[in-house]
Order: sequence, then structure tokens, then C-alpha cells
Amino acid sequence: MTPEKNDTDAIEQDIVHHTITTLCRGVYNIDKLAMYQATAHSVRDRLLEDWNLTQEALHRENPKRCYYMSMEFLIGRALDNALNCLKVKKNYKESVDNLGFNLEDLLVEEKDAALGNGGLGRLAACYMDSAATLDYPTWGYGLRYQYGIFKQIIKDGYQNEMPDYWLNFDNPWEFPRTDIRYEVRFHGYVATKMNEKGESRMSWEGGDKVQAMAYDVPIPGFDTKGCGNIRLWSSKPLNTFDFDSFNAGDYDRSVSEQTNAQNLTSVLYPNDNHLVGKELRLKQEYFFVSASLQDIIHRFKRAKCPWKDFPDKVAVQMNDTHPTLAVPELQRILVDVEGLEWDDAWDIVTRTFAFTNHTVLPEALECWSVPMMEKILPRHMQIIYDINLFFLQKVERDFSPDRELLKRISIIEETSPQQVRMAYLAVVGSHTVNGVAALHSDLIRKNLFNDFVKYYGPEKFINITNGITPRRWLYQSNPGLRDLITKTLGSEEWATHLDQLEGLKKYAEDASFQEAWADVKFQNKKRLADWIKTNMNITVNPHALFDIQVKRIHEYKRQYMNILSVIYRYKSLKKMAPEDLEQQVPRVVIFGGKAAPGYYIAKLVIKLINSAAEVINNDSSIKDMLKVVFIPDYNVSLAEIIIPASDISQHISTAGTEASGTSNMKFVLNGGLILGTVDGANIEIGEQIGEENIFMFGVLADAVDDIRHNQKYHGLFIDASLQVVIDAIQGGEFGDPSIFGPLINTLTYGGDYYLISTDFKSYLQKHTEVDDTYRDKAAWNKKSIMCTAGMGFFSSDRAVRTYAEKIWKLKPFKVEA
Ligand code: CR1
Repeated sequence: MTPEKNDTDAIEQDIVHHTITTLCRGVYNIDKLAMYQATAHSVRDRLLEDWNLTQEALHRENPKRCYYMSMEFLIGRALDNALNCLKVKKNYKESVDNLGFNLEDLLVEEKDAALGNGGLGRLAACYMDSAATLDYPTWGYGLRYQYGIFKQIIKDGYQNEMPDYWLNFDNPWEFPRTDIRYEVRFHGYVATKMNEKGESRMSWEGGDKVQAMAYDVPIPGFDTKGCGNIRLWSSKPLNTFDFDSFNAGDYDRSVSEQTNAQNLTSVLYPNDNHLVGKELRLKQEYFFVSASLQDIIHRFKRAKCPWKDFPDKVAVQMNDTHPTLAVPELQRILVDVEGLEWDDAWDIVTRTFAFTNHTVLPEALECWSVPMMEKILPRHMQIIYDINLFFLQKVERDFSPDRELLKRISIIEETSPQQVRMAYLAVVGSHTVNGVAALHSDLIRKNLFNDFVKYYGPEKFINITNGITPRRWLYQSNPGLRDLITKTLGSEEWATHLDQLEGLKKYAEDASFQEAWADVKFQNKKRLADWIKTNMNITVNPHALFDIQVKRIHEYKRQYMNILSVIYRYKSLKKMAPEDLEQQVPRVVIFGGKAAPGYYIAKLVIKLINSAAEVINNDSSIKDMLKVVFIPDYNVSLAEIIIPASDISQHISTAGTEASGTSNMKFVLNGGLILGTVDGANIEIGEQIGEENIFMFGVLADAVDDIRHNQKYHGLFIDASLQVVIDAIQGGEFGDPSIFGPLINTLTYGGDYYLISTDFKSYLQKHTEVDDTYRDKAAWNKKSIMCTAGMGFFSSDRAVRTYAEKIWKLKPFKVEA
């Protein structure tokens, strides 16, 4: 960026120019939203320059590229991030100031791009940030949903859902590519045809077609000229019109076909870690991979390389099984359309794809019914059968003729109707499979993919522990801590070399550093307390211990156990003598998160939290020693305010259920301590920051099966502390107890699948330990500093570099100014 372009006058002129031209508004008649838009357009122009520079250079040099295929990208807001990446935030602040506005007020006008459910989608966004920052030639591919994740509204304590109209205003962060369009087919039939060489080939014919149009979302890298890209596909009707229906007087029908085409990418399925086997979802998945592969192949063909070189130019990472149809789709294109022999094509396919598994929860593993697949994708179903047949023949010949094994390992599950196991298809179609934290990768090697590990050998199954971008999750969201760290370490290089945070360790016991550190935390807690006051009219004391659990509401994540423990605390406080009450550590317990609209039990948990909050927050007898807040509509931009404000955050999934978790990393990076189970990335966080700096409790993953078995055959043990809580709920202390019956039943009649009764006692003990530790401010501050200082490993830069080196075989590609 030339210096002239960064002086405040030039920026002001630029913003005014966009106000007049892009927005067609007078400069003196302008509100915050319009000012935000004009500012965003001005920043976007700068990104565009970098974007073009990068894409032109890539086109010229044609290095190997990686494509990250993900049905979800949970990006959040873009303006603040872009200003930081381009290092022009100060300049823009001044210019906007001169124009009579406050930059911070403008930033919050932006709507979140919320094209994801939770961790999986946010991970994809962090990885795109790191790939751009590290100059890896990587593009994301995804879908441009017109409605992102729903807005959550709390009414009478219950979750209500409202559509997310995020595109209602102009979106400066996407570039429509009206010229980049591909046709995508559904249904139809399979015929045999002669190809140009006179060979007989299958051909997918007939059916319905829609069009995929590209929208590009630029992804700025931090302090680099390079700019990444996420290409999102939107479905459009083909430019054809059903004249037969029209002429037959059936105008409605001819128009409704067009509408159907558009509906394909209307809405993001709002389920986290849960499959709903809807036909429209299957169509979305195919639409997504078909358009992306056509685009990738189009780019590959420009260089006129032979097909066998495809894997030397293209790496595709499948973010969970959602893009797995890309495997049979590429095989189909190579064999049916390009005329390659099956084995040559399959060699190319399996050298191209790699697959990340993100879950072991059975309800989240994608299985598609064979009849549905046959109807929508008849040729793909044949190809999947063939892939499976050749695979099983090989297993039988080279490994073991054991029929039970063959049945277990088959891509087709012999249920009625038959099902395609997408995770198995992804494993067979990929050269490398990875889990997302050490424990999770062990578990999938031992359980889910055990037969495959034995057959292929262990090298194919690796671990790459998740990471988070320090740019959004510290640099941007916690300016106070950012500045303190930069001042202490002498430069802001840590933002791209997170290991440098180690340098903070030597100040961990330094009294004045501790004081500065604690003050930053206090200011962040105040910022959150103010937000809560302004938006929810609840007063919370920023001097209290802030105890936070924000994530999707799910039984396995055990928000239920958390609220049960809060009720236990409340009951204990109520029993205390006034002099004891005064001695307690005051707590503010904060919850946030969405439940899938169809997830009845999760929605009841939200109701219980709100009902308990209502009673506790209005009970003056406990002297403000406990407050409970459920923050509605948790999303990326709220996370940016909530996460820096934690003293304790909770990551308390039943051992073995949370593949990794990534918010755990964000909290600790911001100097918050974890109260957590021995699960997911909590374990590695403890290893990195020191076990003395994390509060861990609960049974271990390898004990879970036996405990479940014993509970089933020998009954549950509900200890006295848990019974107190159940009695209070059933006694109506938090409203009509019949409402909560089904929830209580998951414990008492449901066999307590998530082992709340097993872990409850040790959980309460840890809470007491948290309180006791918090009383000693110096000890607490030291732990908090050690938390941040030990988090270098969890940068998404480390994770992406590992993917690039171990899986994608990709080199950075530096764009010069
Ligand atoms: C996991 O539940 C993990 C993210 C990102 C989720 C969570 O523990 O941090 O993925 N899995 O790896 C998921 O959404 C469909 O599976």
C-alpha cells in the first residue's frame, strides 16, 4: 500500500466517493449503517487489488494448489479483520473520526456471515485465515446460503428461531462472478454410449439441471500481499424456460421450477453433530461438489497437463464427510467423460483427496439410503457399488477372507434399505485420514476405522490437532491484552509466530506485570457486563468470578450438568449463615448457544437455565453471590466479546465425545482457565500450559463403556448432592416441574447415557477448588499468564502448516508487491 493511499485525507475522499457513487447518498444525510457500507467498500477496493495480484500470479506460475471443501464457513464479520490484516486500522479510525463517526460504532453494523453451525465451520474460517497469512495457495469451496444459522430469540425462557436475513443489505465482502457458472444435474438415467475412441462408456443422461454461480469472498492474510479466496456457489435456474408447460397454460409450473432451483442453496441445515437425512441436503452436497470439481478441472485443463499429473497440481481436503460425493464424482468425470480406464482414474482420485473426521458420535455419521441415492444420483450409486466391489475384492484377496470383516468394512451397510456409509467411502477414496486432536485420532484408529487401519496400515491415519487464528481471537478481539503482550515482548511478531508467547513466562510472577494483566481481564469483564446490562438489563458484578460455557447446546456437551451444579450452589448458598455467605466467591455463570430446532431435550436445557436464572437472579437472600445469564443468539461476534472476559470456561463433555473443541483454545489464549473433562484438546492444552494450570475432572474415555454397561445392568447411583438438585426441580422451585420431566428422565430413566451422575461429585469438588484458587489473586494471575504463554501450539498456523507439509505437499507461494 503506497503511503499516499493511507493518509487520512485520501481515505476520507475514498469513503465519501463510495457514499456518493456506490450508495447514491448525500454525505450529510448518512447514518451509521451507510457509513459502515461506504467504509467497507473502500477497504474492499484495497483487498481487490491484492486479490487480483494473487490470482494473476497463481495463474501465471500455476503451482500446486489445495482446495478446502467445506459445507460450512463460519466467518463472522469481515471489516475489523480486513483493517487489521492490511494494517490500516489506525488510519481508518482517524478518517472516520474526521467524518464525524466512531469506527467501533460502524464495526457493529456489519452482519455476521454465519454460514456454519459451530466448531466445524469456524475451524474452516480459521484455516482460511492461516492459509492466506502463510501464503499457501489454498481456496475454500462452499455454499452461499441465503439464510445462515438461524437467529435465536428467547421467549418465556424458551428458544425461538428466526431466519437470518444476512443478505438483505448489500454485502461488500462478496464478488458475484456472473461469468462463472456450471450446470449440475440430478435424477435422470444411465445409458451406454460410444466415446470418441470408439469405446463403450456409461453416460448419465436426462434428469433436471440447475446452474451453480460463483461468489468470491476474499480472505486477507495478515501482513502479506497475498489474498486468499473462498468460492461459494449459489443455485440459479438454468436460462431455459419450460415452454411446454407455459404453452399448456401451466405458467405457475414453469415458474416454480425456477424457484425450486433457487431454493437449493437457500438454507444452511441447522444441525451440529447430527445428521438429518433429507433429500434436499443430499442435493446440496452434490451440487456443491459438482460445481467445485468442474471449476477445479477447468483450471487444471488450462495448463494442458496430462491427467496423471492432476494430483501434483490439485489437493482436495474434505472437511468431514459432507463433500464425500466428490470421490465418485471425480471418478465419474474421469471414466465416463474423459475416457480414462477405471484403475488409472481411481489412482488419480485416491492421490487427490484427503479426509478430516470431526466426530465419533453415531448420530452424526452420515449414511445415505441407497434408494434415495439411486433416484437422485443414479450413476454415482453405480460407481459407489463398483468402488466397494473392487475394494472388498482386494481386502479379501490381499488381507483376509473373513466374511464378518468384509461385512463390517463394506461401504454399503446391509440394512433395509441399504445405506451408504459416507465415512467409509471417504476413507477408501482418500490417501490420508486425520482426526482433530490426539485422543480423538486415537479413538478413530481404535474404533470407527479400526478395520481400515489394519488393512491399510497405520500411516494413512494421522492426527492434526485443531488450531485457532490468533489474529481474530486475540489481536482483534482483545486489544488490551494484545497491546500488553506487544509492549512486553517488544514487537507484534507473536501474531504470526505464536510460540513467542513463551516469552511471557518470565513475567508470570512479576507483581506489576500481574497487575497490568489482571486489569486487562477486568476491563474485558466490564465490557461484557456493560453488554449484558445494555442488552439484557441484568446487572452483573465485574469483580465476581466469570464462569462461562458458550457452545452449541448438546447433551454430550453437558450444559445440563452445568446448570444442575449451579442449582446445587444456589441451594448451598441459601443454607449458609450470613457470615459464611459473605466469605463466598461471587460468581456470574454465563451460558450461550443454540439448540438445533428439532432437538427437544437441548431446548429444555435452555428453558431450565432460564428458569433457574429467573429465580436465582431475583433472590436477594443470596446477596448477589450468584448470577446466571443466558446470552441469546451466541455467534462469532458475540464470542469476540465473551471469550476475553472469562475467568473460568467450561468444556465438560463426557470423555471421548468431544473430538477436539476449539473454543477451549480461544479462552485459554485470552488468559482464561479451563474447568474441563479429560476429553478432546483439553488434554493437550493441559500438557502445553502445565497440568497445574487447568482444572480437570471426571472419568476417562476408556472407562465410559464399562460404566454405561454397569449402569444398564446394575442401576444408577445418584449421590446426595445430585438428589438435592433433582428434588428442587421436581418440587417446583423453578416453575412447573412437569415441563422438566423429560429432562430429569434422561438421568433417571434414560440410563444417564452422558454420565452426569458419574461425574457430578468430582465436578462439584473442582468447583470448590476453583473458588479456593480464585481467592489467591497472585496465584490466579500467574496461572492466567501461564495459560496464554503456553498456547503457541494451538495457532491455526501450526495446524495449516502441518496439513500443507504432511497431506497437501504444498509450498507457500509468495506474492510480491
Ligand atoms: C467437533 O464436535 C471440533 C470441531 C472441529 C466438531 C468439535 O469437537 O472441535 O468439529 N465436529 O474439528 C463436527 O461438527 C460434524 O462434526
